[in-house]
Amino acid sequence: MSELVLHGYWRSGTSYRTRIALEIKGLAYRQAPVELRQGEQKSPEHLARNPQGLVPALETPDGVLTQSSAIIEWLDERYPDPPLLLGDAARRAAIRAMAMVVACDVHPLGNLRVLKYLRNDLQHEQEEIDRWSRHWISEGFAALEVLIGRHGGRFACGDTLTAADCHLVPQFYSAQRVKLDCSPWPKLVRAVENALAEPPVAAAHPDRQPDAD
Ligand SMILES: N[C@@H](CCC(=O)N[C@@H](CS)C(=O)NCC(=O)O)C(=O)O
Repeated sequence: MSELVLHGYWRSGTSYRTRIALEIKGLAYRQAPVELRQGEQKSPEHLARNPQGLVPALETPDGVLTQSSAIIEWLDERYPDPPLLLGDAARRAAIRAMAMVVACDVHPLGNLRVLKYLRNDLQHEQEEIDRWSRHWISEGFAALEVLIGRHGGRFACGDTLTAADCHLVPQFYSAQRVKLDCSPWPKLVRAVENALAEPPVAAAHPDRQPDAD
């Protein structure tokens, strides 16, 4: 029986982030799907794990953890090899900065509950909602293109996979879902393609998860 249990959803970007980190670390984990379309994230069982009613939540020997970026840092501290936050303080700050562009400034604007509010409460059409998503992803990707130009190598920050890639790859997946043309950001696209070609990143892809449609 695995000691790590990921409560997530195949298409959720934050679950995808967490899976990438788990796979890069080579850790065994069990997946316990939370069906977001059925509202299972608001069930009493899931709220007991994550009081925000969001995925992911990771059951660990240290207790249940929430917030994917915090989970990724916990994984890195608990299982340091291979490191996801590496190098000197400046390099680690660059990795965190890229991760935060996604985690703080892009992903929250495209989250399910935000899009539902736009659709159900503010009565926006689906095409307007997709434009909203494309707009905020574009802003983040334009900044990431510059940061990758500054710090990137084969991947988003250097030549090894880092927490920056854990965040970037799922955001790119979301960009594709809303049909965003990513050609204005060639360095970003190359970093994502290189990451996707790595077996641990490929294994974390939404389509390869047990609860995928
Ligand atoms: N900052 C949180 C965000 C978690 C989050 O927004 N999860 C989404 C899926 S990617 C969710 O559970 N959405 C359900 C909802 O909006 O009802 C994290 O990184 O864990």
